[in-house]
Amino acid sequence: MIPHRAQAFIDIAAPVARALADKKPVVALESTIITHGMPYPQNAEMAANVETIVAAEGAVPATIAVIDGRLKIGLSDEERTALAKTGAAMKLSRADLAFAVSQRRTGGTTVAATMIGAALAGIEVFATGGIGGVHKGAETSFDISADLDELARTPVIVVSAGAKAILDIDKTLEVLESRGVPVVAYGSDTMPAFWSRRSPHAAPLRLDTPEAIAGFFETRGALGLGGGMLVANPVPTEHEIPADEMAGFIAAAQADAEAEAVSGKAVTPFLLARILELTGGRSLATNIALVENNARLAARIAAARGS
Ligand code: PSU
Ligand code: MN
Repeated sequence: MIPHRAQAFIDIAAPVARALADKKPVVALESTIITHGMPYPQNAEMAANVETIVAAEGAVPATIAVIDGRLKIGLSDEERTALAKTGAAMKLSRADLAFAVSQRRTGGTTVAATMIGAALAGIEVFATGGIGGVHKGAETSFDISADLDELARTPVIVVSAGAKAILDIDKTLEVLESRGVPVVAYGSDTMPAFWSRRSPHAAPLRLDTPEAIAGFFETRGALGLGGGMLVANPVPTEHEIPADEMAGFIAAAQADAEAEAVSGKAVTPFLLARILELTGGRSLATNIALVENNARLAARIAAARGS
């Protein structure tokens, strides 16, 4: 399954390898959310819970990360906990994934890098929190996440709660459309906005069942269209922070980022951490709830792929 030259750098955990060989459902999970998206110990708890949720749905979880230069497809409990504790992990995307491998480094994989790992291993479904996208002010900063290009080229279904509301959602949708990436809202006519169930933006496409999403992906493949797709799954009502409440916190965090001249890879982690402080931890509880919700849907889509 794994291309011959890549094999020397990749470790597939035994339960994941077995499930792939038996054509059982597998769900990839990212690790930048562990190393850069949440503080310890909540990140460790979240990462463990999400794996439990995937397993409870009858799928095998495969958290992807680079540990001491090995591209790991599936982590042991010890590896996952150590990754959550280390403050020294890199944040890895397409540009630096192979750097970390060749230099024997450790890093969390972003949505883009996790898609690359998943595709190498033959995993088609991946759950995250929110993808990276076009940042507010991108017309001057040029800050557009590599996640968007990865969605255009790598054939993986990415289940998210939409684009993080710290982004310019309109511009993010425009880029995805230009790159030919389908954006499917799950059971909703509007795009969710990460911490909030609704944004002012209409959903480009809507589907209401895991089977329909799996069928759409199958059809794209059959027609030779290639590339991935983005599923936007609204956070459950009881955990959401309405968009009008979030707007003030987001604006304040953005102003702080500008005042401190934060740029590049540091922007997303900075904003998430600042919003956590400003909301007194409420944004973190919502973030955890939406990741869990996405893991559940991803497991059901993975199960539907096999049927
Ligand atoms: N979703 C979260 N928390 C995160 C991220 C997503 O709930 O920390 C990470 C993902 O790994 C995503 C990355 O790929 O942020 C985007 O970073 P950037 O904007 O620098 O491309
Ligand atoms: Mn960026």
